[in-house]
Amino acid sequence: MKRKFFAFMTATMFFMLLLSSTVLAAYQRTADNTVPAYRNSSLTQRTGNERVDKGDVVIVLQETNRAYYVRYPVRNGTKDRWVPKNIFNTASQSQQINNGHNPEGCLDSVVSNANNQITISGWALDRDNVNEQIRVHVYIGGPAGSGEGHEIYANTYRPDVNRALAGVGEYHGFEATVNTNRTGSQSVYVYGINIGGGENKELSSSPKTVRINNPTNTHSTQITNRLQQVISEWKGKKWDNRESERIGSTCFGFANYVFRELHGVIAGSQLDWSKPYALKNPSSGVSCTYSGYINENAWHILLQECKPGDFLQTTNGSNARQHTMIFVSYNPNTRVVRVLDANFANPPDNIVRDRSKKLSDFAHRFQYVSRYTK
Ligand SMILES: [Ca+2]
Repeated sequence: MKRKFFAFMTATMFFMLLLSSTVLAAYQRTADNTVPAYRNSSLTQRTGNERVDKGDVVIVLQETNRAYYVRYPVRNGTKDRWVPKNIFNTASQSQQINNGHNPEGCLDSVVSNANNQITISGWALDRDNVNEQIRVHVYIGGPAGSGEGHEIYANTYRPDVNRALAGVGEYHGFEATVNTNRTGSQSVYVYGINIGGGENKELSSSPKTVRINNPTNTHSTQITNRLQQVISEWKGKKWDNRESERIGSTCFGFANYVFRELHGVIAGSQLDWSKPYALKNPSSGVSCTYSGYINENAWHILLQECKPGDFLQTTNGSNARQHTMIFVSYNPNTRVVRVLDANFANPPDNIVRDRSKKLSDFAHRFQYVSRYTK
């Protein structure tokens, strides 16, 4: 499939190059016209008269002494025919238009400094009119048409662009912050919107990937710091099953201990034995945002929403083996998940571990989960 796709792309690109290199001129009709059309360059096989309306653009693809081979718009598309050259001779009938320049520019950076927001910067211009500040379209999560779309303008001060491109003007930069519903790791595609001849163009260095936080996956610094303290206090030590936390198994008791250290309450004191990847009665104020079967892809999404200190109650595929963990962090680029837990060993040893696991291994082991957060 890949090879076929590549062959198709190569053919398409070659065709496009061929087309663009053979455009000799383009004319825009200034009045409604009837164009005599022929099959051949000697203008002997007439196919009839074609109507070309005012404003229509006629492209010259080939040229002989007497004739042009032109592409002109018809209903539902275009037609290619030979026409006598002299029909373009009078200014009243047509006006030669510039074939145009595509917009150019660069996406310099995409960052997310606040929940549900990204800031995009770069520059873009169209040499068809350098006095104009062109529009720039930003798509979050996919290319034009599939991502979440935003429009900004390239109108900020960028003297370096003017120096580099000699005389295009100093106001073709853009730096804008947009609100977005997309969160987690997202690709951001940015396009310069064409003016005059030419077509819209993706800017160089686009797309860029950014991680966008949402309010549900950031905790106060206080909680994050306390989690780090708990990790350094317990990592590598044997969880002592202290009396006050002896609720269920060792991993369950330890996770509840950590949850209470962070949030002031345990996540819950009992499992729901009809589905042991869930708590029977979570503590007041503790919410469950996911509960059920989970595959690697769903883990990838869930872990990006998790906050440090969340309580993960899991089982394996047959619900026969329960395990409880405290979520620490997840890197969606390397797909490595970090958790804090006790007693995940064979044979059981009650040791507290700060573990980083490949998501594929993690997802293979834990096939049901409930996430509890406060
Ligand atoms: Ca243009």
